[in-house]
Amino acid sequence: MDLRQGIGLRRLGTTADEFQQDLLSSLYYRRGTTVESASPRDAYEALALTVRDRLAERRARTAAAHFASNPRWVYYLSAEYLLGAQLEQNLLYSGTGELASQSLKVLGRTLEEIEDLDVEPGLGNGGLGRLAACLVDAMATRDIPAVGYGIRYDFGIFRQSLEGGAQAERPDDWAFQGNPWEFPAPDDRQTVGFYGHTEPVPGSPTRKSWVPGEIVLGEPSHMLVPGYRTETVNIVRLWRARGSEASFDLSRFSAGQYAEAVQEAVRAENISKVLYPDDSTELGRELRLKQQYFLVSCSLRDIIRRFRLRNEGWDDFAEKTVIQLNDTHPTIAIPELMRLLVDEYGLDWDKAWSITRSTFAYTCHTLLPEALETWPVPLFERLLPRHLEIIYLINMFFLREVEARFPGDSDRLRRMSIIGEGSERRVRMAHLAVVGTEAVNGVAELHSKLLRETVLQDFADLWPAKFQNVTNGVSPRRFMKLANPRLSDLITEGLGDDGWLNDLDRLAGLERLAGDASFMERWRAVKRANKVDLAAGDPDSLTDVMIKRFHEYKRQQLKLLHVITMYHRIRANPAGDWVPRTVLFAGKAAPAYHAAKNIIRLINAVGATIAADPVVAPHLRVVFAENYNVTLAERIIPAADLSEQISLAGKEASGTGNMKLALNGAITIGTLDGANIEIRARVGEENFFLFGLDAFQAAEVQISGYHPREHYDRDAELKAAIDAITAGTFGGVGREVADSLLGWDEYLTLADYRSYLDCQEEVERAWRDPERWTRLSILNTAHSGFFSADRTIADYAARIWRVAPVPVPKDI
Ligand code: 26V
Repeated sequence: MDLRQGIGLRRLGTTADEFQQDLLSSLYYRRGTTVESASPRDAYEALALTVRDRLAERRARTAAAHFASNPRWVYYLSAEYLLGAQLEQNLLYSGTGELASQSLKVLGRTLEEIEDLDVEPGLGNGGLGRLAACLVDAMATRDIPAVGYGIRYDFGIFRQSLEGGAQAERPDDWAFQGNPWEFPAPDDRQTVGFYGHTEPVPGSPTRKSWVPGEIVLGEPSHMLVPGYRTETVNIVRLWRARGSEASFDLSRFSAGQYAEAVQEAVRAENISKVLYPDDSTELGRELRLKQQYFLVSCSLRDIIRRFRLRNEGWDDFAEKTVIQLNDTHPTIAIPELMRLLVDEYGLDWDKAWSITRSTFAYTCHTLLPEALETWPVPLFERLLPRHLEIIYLINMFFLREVEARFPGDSDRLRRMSIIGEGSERRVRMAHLAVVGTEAVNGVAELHSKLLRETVLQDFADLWPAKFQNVTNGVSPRRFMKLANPRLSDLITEGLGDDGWLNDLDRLAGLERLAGDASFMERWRAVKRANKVDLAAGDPDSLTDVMIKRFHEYKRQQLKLLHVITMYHRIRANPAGDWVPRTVLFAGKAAPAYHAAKNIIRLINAVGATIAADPVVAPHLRVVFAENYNVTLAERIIPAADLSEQISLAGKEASGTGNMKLALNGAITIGTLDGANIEIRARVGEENFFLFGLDAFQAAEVQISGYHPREHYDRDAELKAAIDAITAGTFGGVGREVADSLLGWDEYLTLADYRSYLDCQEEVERAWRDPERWTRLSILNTAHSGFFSADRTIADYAARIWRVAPVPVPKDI
């Protein structure tokens, strides 16, 4: 296509009149209703479609430009996306916020009430899923040709509520009333096989044919991913499982066997029914492996289809394609691409392997051994028989390579094998991911280093150049401009323009305002107004937030011991000069993770005891905000004074909430873990509250034999805090929490307690001096520009992907 001839698309209007016309057209033609009878939902849908059209127009130009340039593509494969609410984002990215507010008057509605109807698709668990969303946002903003592939779960991450202070879970039927943001593309559906057996192909030693025992359809729909202040609009393509026509048994239905008639279709559709609330221990679930292969199989065929639009043969495939694996969840893509190339397209093994290896890259997001995925060999064999054979072959060739480099080192062979031996006959997905990719990266400096030096050390010995670091980042558009308009306006004023939203290093220009009295005053006023909006507690109190998934390694229990100690101190000295604090927790625990759920119950029990205590309540308040999600994060983060990042050093791969909070002027209290280290290095030691063991010391303590009771016996306040739990001060709740802390304390909570409490006193000294605190706050924002996802994408592009931007011309 010759782009100079344009794409034959009439431009949508940009005036208030034209926008209102289009809004009415959407209402009449696409909702099929009228102004008089339009429900709030009709108004919402009509507005969403009108805004979507503006992006779809840019999407068409993007697709034309990409087609014309036949670029190298980035395909991001992720089982999770936490995209956040779409309406506000798309108003911002299409520059139609003001038009929308004006036009809605014709329907007698306000934008605020309409925004309340916009449900966020919660298609992810936490950091990993939100990172995927921030990265696709930044890829579009940086004009990188990219598609994000994922699963369109019918039910996202469960909705959390508190019942009697305990977590209760309800299903998240997020698209129950439809989702105006997606485009179904049934013509691009794919067929996916499961189970069955393999048969030899005569005359070929490596080629096999797989005869699946079950066939499922994958139907894609896509959501638009606009870049900010650029023409580019990329997509995420999400697959939904369907039974084929043949899966409905008409004769059974006619015979009144209704359940049996649809059982095959139901079985198929269950594959994309629900997001697994991982972080739990119930691994080895067949349906989850099915989800993973379903995502991979559909996406790879779609990638090949797209490659074929402009290319022939296979010679250029790896040149035109890079597939980024977001953790090990999509790692079956490696044997799947081998299967497609060898069995279906007839390439020889070596050629197929060289293409495969140079197509994929792998991001690891954890260090926790229990979070490294493995699958039982028998399950694999039953569900994906051909893939298991391919994995055995990959492993055989790989182990030969190891043997050649380290002759006779059978221990090393056993350690590195893709298949765990002996009682543990499991496929180790992380090993497969390292062997089958060109690059492996961790998500923060420390994490990448620990990967090289511990869990993946043998692999780093073999292929040192394969290992990279790409520190995570977050979207400044969503987590500053959208979440915190007041602060964003103030920053824009301070810096003279709002170019910083696409070039976050420019925040450094705030440094010269960190001592400017009137700027400081306004900075404080913004924070206060955000706290008033949040309405979680006294806006003049220190708002101390810990918002993240509940996990013992993240140590919400350490924060709780601090809260209990404050409670004791205030009770002992009611007339003391206490810094008023609002301690805000939010986060979900995996439904099967009892230890984490016990911590939630204990937080609420402690909170209730404090609220009922007239002596303590004026100084200390504990709030648990239910159902933490992206939307709630956008409300809490702008109101935070203190950011709790207190994981045991060496356990949190990166963290990204830490970055969002720092960018919004919260000051971090944290350990030397994950990206905290890089935050501290940038904002400066004096602007970061550091405590606790480092990763090396933590490992030493664990190796030399750790006895939590020694800390308990030695520290009277710590003892009092734990004794209060066991003595029933909080209604008898939390005894299991106390038992685990005293019994083994896997994450060294007690070892870090005193250092944490001392550090909190430092925090209070700083807080008592509002000038100092405000300066700290401004400097945190000023020096956190590095944590933009735009920088993360620039790093991926340079170190791993070797891709260049493809700008989309405005005038086609
Ligand atoms: C999974 C599991 C499963 C088994 C039980 C324990 C457990 C704990 C954690 C996980 C999640 C692993 C993947 C993940 O979400 N990692 C997060 O990725 C973020 C983005 O890179 C990063 O900021 C977080 O530090 C990291 O925990």
